[in-house]
Amino acid sequence: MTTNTTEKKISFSVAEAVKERLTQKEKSLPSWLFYDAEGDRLFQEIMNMPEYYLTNCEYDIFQKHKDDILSIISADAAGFNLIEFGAGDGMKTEILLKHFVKQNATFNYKPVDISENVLSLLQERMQKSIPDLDIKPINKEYFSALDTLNEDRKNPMVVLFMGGNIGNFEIEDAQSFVNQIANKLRPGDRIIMGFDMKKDPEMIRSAYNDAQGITRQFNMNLLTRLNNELDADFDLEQFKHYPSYDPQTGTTKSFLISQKKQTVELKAIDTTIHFKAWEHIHVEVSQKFDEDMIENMAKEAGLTVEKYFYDEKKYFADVVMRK
Ligand code: AVI
Repeated sequence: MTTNTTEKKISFSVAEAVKERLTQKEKSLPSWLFYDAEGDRLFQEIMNMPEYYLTNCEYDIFQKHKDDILSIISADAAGFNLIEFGAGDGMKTEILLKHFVKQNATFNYKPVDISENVLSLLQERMQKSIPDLDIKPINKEYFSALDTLNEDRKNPMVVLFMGGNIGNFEIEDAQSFVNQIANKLRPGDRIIMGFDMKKDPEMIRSAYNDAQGITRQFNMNLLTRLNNELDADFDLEQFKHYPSYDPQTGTTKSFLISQKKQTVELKAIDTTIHFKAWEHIHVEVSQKFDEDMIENMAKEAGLTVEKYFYDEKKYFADVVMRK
C-alpha cells in the first residue's frame, strides 16, 4: 500500500514498521527491510562470498542426496505436490526439480510468493531449463496458498522452506511459523526445511562479518533505504556494523551501532530519533540450530523428524519432517 506525500510515494508498511521499531526503548528494524533492489543485489553477493558457507552447503546437500530425497517424499503415494515458500532465484531448487523430472516422478511444482515479479522470473527460468516441469506459481501469502491447495488435492503436499530462512525468525516466532504450516498439513504431508547448524563460532561470525565488507554494506543499506524512502538524514559514517554470535543460544545478531550521541530526522514520517553514544539498532537474528532444537520444534508442531540430510562437514541440514 502506498500514499502520495508532497514529494514522493512512501510505503505505509515501511513507514509504520520503522516508526514503531525506532521509537521503542530497544531500537530495532525489521529484517524484511533489507530486501529492496540494492539489498537483493547485495544478498546475491553475500551468497557468493567465501565466508558465507550456507549456500554451497545446501547446494551440496541437494546434489548428493537428491535421490534419497525423492525416495522419501514419493514413498507412500502415487505423486506429490511440491510447494516452495520463498524460492528466490530457484538455483538450488532447480537441482531437485531436474532430478525429479528425469526420474519421471509424478509431481507438480508450486512456488509461492507475494511478488508477481519474482514468480514470473522463476517460471521463465524453470520453463527454459526444465521444459517438462509442471509448474504453477501461486501469487499469495504462504498460509492462504496452503488453504487454496487444501481445497482440491489428492496427493500429499511437500512444503519446501530452504536457505536457512527459518533462522531469521526469533525462536518463538519460528516455532509459531512451523506450527502454522503443520496445522494446515494432513497426515502423510511433509516439510523439508533448511537449518544452519551450530559450528565453530569464529566461522559463524566471519559469515556475518566478511573481509570485503559486503555484509556491512548490506546492513548499512537499511539506513540508505530510510534516507531515500522516508526522507531521513542518517549519517552512515556515524554508524557501525556489529555482528555477534552467542554459542550458548546459537543466536547470531546483527546491530548497527551509533558511534556518538546524535539525532536523526525522518521527515516523511514526522519523527525524530535520539541516539545515545554506542546505542544499538538490532537489525537481524540468524539462529543456528542443533538436532535437539530441531527435534523439539518438530515435536511441538506435531511433526516427526524423518531424516537429516547434511553436507559433508555437517554445517547445514535439510530436514524432512512428516505429519
Ligand atoms: C536469508 N538469510 C538466511 C540470511 C542469513 O544468513 O541469515 C540473511 C543474511 N544476513 C546477512 N547475511 C545473510
